[in-house]
Amino acid sequence: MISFLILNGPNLNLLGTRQPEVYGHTTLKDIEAMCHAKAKDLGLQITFEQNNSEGALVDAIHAARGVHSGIILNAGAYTHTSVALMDAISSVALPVVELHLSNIHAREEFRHRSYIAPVATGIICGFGAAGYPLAIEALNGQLAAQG
Ligand code: CA2
Repeated sequence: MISFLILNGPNLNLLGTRQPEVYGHTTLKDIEAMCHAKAKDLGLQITFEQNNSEGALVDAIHAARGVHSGIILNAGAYTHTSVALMDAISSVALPVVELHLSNIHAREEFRHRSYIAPVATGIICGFGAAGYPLAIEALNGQLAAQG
């Protein structure tokens, strides 16, 4: 069965509690439920995780190898800083969707740079929480098309 790791980076555990004008009112628990519902619809499995530490995110990407068919990654602020995450993605040879709630290109200039983008299969940003089920659908469609 197809299985995706949905991996969330630093501070995303605070979703729905602060800065709703930027990130909305939906909590990470709500998003996890949305992802499980979409996975059930499509007949696939997901593992949903959040971690504030860069090293733990690297470990989670390594551990996905041989277990999951792809990764949906909201690396949070590490998107804009982490060569380690970029290298981890390159090393596992799994398709990765880079995901952001906000449109990072419409925000501060430091958010325009992504270390994930060059090693990502595709990018979804700016659709808020709805981006998560969209990413599941997109990655599933891509894998199905590849056979
Ligand atoms: O838009 C996104 O999904 C981001 O990955 C969110 C990151 C930000 O650093 C990226 O540039 C874009 C920040 C996540 C922090 O989430 C918070 C949630 C509630 C309150 C404070 C922060």
